[in-house]
Amino acid sequence: MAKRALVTGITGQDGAYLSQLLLEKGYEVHGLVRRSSTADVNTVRLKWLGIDRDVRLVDGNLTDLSGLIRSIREVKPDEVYNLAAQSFVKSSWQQPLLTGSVTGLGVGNILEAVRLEQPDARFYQASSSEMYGLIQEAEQSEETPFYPRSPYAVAKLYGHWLTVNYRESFGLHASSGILFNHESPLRGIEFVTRKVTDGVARIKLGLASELRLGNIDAKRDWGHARDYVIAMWLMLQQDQADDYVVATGRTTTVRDMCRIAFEHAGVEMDAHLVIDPELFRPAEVDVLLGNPAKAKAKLGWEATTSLEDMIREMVDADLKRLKIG
Ligand code: NAP
Ligand code: F7E
Repeated sequence: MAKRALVTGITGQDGAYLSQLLLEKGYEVHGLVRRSSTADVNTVRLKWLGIDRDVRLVDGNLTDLSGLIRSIREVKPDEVYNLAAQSFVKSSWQQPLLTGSVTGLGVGNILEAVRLEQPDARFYQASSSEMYGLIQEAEQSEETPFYPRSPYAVAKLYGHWLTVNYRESFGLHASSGILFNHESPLRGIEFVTRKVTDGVARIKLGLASELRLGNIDAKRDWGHARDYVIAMWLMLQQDQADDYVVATGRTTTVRDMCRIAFEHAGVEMDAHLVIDPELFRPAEVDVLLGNPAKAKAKLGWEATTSLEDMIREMVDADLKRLKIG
């Protein structure tokens, strides 16, 4: 019989790529979708990958425990991937309590639903490198202490430790992936890589004259979402649940990432890039650099896409989108 997976956040970037991977592996894929007035557009990423008709959607919201219990009872998943979150760091200062309730307490709701209805299901929690925040070690591993720097990171830390706690308290097969930034053509437009590739494509096509950014000295360890969902799946195939850093082991400034996009489009960066102090954050995470040694040793996982190839793929996708649209 086909394995059944329940993916929360299926309409997001990672949800779409993970669903594609699970379908390729023969899973029956169910996705939790929150009700909105624009049901026709929230499956846009699944449509982009051509899998919108292959997944089954269930109504639900991470803040609604009774709905989650019903969903788990209905789907009876073998594996639950908790990807849903208010995931934009900058918005978390505008909406700290909503972020806490979805990105933090929401993890408690889904863990409770799994524990009560399907305790043998394997559980994945989408933890984040943002939890390292004000970094305590130059390279961050599973052993590095956390120091969150935004309401988002504080909420993720709650979800992370609750996952560890449910594993230790109730014996759930619950794993936490501490994923560093990962991007793709399906990345939300508000995140810096996609903002850059969309902005560069617009300038190239004469649809815009400038690109406004905040702190371009910030450094991130960027990988490709298509690679990172493989690590999520691998974690749930292990006999023992555990926590893993998933990263490339290379860090780059926003400025240099931006340069790759401008160069690929053949547009001069200095003539179009504007620094806007309004786009700086109340507290910044200056640098992140992951050490993925444990994921390599135990899962056999490695990032395979370079930052250059990924940014070029994103610029090309944005040029295509804008030409069609
Ligand atoms: P994303 O594109 O922003 O997707 C977030 C998903 O969560 C969307 O499907 C969204 O649904 C759903 N969602 C939001 N609030 C919800 C609620 N109250 N109830 C149910 N669903 C809700 O995020 P992503 O980049 O795919 O990231 C996936 C997960 O990994 C997130 O938890 C994120 O915080 C975490 N993470 C991401 C990265 C990264 O670099 N991408 C790194 C580390 C960790 P709508 O479509 O309705 O908005
Ligand atoms: O910012 C700087 C900004 O919004 C990256 C989420 O997926 O990864 C993501 O969080 C850096 C920051 O991602 C702009 O200040 C400069 O230093 O793309 P971002 P993030 O905050 O790192 C982690 C791992 C997650 O878990 C999150 O869910 O870029 N930056 N200028 C800018 N950032 C944005 N968004 N827009 C700018 O104009």
